[in-house]
Amino acid sequence: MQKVSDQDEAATSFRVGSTAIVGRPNVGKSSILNRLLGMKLSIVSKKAQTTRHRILGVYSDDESQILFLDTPGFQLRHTSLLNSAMNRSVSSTISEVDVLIFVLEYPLVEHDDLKLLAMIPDGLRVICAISKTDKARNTNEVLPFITKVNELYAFEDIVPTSAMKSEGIGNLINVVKGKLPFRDLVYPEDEITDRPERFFAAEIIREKLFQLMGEEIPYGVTVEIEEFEIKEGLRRIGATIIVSKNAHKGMIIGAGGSKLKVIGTKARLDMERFFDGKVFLRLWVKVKKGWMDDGQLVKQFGYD
Ligand SMILES: Nc1nc2c(ncn2[C@@H]2O[C@H](COP(=O)(O)OP(=O)(O)OP(=O)(O)O)[C@@H](O)[C@H]2O)c(=O)[nH]1
Ligand SMILES: [Mg+2]
Repeated sequence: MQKVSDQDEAATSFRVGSTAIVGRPNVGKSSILNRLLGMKLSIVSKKAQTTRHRILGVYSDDESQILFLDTPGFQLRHTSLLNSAMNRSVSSTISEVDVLIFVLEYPLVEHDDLKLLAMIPDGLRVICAISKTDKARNTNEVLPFITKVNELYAFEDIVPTSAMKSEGIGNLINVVKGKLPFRDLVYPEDEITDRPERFFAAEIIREKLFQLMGEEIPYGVTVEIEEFEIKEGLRRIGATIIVSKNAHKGMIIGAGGSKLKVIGTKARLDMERFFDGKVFLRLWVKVKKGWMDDGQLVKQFGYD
């Protein structure tokens, strides 16, 4: 994205710019994005590595347009080609934005947080969003943590938030807004994202797999949309769930297909809400052994 200086203020009265939401896995980045937008755009689960792509959420009001970019949790431990692709997506996003939102989960500062902070390029303006402050019994309990965070890095601002309680979200928007230059709008005001409907259909299915399957399975799962047709308001969607091990296929299907049925029903209901229309969903399960370490397949499945 082109960077423009404040000198263009005369040309337009909108503060416009981009900001990436980064942090280690599971700290609550996607939950913050969804609250910032007031809609569920990015998938959320208790398991780390839920987000695998950069997800654009466009926030527009009468004085600004902020391009919020949710990113995968940065991996410092796992080393599959899939993880490397996710990390590359975080690094390239960071290099493009005007402002960074670095998320730290209350009340933790982990070694991986510090390593990630050390990777931020010099000169980038960084806001720290403290997430999950609802875990504190009261506001006073968060104050010592803010003091500690303040000593970690030259954050321009520290904003306590709780996506769960929708607290601090308006503050975060105002703090980001104040740092953006005056520019022309990048997107029409009613546009929310840049990805097609079929991308979100696949993400919703993947979210159900992350939420409903045990610990091991989600990391080796991806979803391919085979069929996506809209006729008279009905979306016919056919998707293949790809797993990395033979044993995982049966676990996802379940006895007599019972597990797959639950996954399909929950995904369909979420899609109907997301697309605001009826959905007919068919699911298949296929094995591609160890695809997360096969460069060609990682790319083919859209992770690059
Ligand atoms: N108590 C509490 N839990 C939260 C809050 N925000 C997120 N969570 C929970 O934290 C977990 C991770 O949330 P995500 O939003 O998926 O986190 P993420 O940083 O996007 O995770 P990755 O995409 O895997 O890196 C989920 O179980 C959320 O329900 C919050 O404000 N308060
Ligand atoms: Mg996420």
